[in-house]
Amino acid sequence: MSSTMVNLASRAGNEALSVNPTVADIDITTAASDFLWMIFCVMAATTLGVAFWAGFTVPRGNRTFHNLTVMITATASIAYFCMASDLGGTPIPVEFRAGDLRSATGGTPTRSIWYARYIDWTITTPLLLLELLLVTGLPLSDIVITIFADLVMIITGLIGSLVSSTYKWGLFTIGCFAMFYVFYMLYGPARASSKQLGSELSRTYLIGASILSFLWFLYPICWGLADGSNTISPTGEMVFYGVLDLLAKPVFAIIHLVSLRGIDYSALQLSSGKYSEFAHSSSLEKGGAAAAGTGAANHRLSEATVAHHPTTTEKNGETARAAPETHNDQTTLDGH
Ligand code: RET
Repeated sequence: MSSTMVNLASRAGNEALSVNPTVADIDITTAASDFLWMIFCVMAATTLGVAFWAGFTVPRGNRTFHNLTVMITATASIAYFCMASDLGGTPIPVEFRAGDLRSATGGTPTRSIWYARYIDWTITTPLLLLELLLVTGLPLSDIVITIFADLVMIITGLIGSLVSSTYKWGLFTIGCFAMFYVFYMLYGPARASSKQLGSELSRTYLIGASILSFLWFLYPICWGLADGSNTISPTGEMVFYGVLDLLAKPVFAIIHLVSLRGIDYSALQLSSGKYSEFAHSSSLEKGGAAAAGTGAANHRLSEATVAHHPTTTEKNGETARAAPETHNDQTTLDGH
């Protein structure tokens, strides 16, 4: 890919580094900025693509997973806009390999630490976890503690990267413990819970959890080589995290959305049971009819629910007998 794209980008004149001059001794190059613009384009295109996909083909009440994806890639687009523009980073004196480079001021050389990346992850990693955990039927109490551990992981990584002494490794270690707690939740309680929802859903979940945990495991390795030990250059760091972010956000989300298409949404019990559930029933009918395929999928869903969840069926049983379409609406994703 890159040589043609990078050539095109430099011919177009990427002035990011001269307009927003670097403040650290060790910073990204214009080629890295070109690469970051390319990722920005992929993130932005995915945001628009999924927003249109949802807007035109998925009834409003079924859009939870599409909306999560839009929020994730929209956030990443902004972070990549900043980093490609050489913004969202701050100079921090390095702990290792300081001798390789004379600082402009004669002191310890500084390296750009991209705090914009951690702000992005603070927003997007909980959303990625939600995308995954909402297909497991895991209780809310377990979901919130998993998201808490995820936030501990990111924030210790952020603070650690801004610290120049050896104490940064203490924060990194806490972050790693938090990540392993997240993995425990994914493979322990969440996996057990998803098995209760039938083989199709538990298979979808397991594929998603395996992709996600494999990719997540590589992030602290990159941190150790970049923000931690200053072994790879900021340009190398951009490529390492950039490829991971492309796989963990747009690629993961699209695989997940596609594998959820034929799934029994009603088994996820995300119905709100609020006023909106009734207020939207007529608009959902229209949406369902307009969305060829999705409507059919919903129909399948409601039948499956009857089999999976006698309680839900009992609750809606009367409505279901009197007006099957209404029952169908009530078993859609989140009832909004
Ligand atoms: C840090 C350093 C501290 C220890 C650990 C880390 C893990 C970070 C991870 C980030 C995942 C980000 C994703 C972004 C894409 O949207 C913060 C690097 C364990 C797992 C998936």
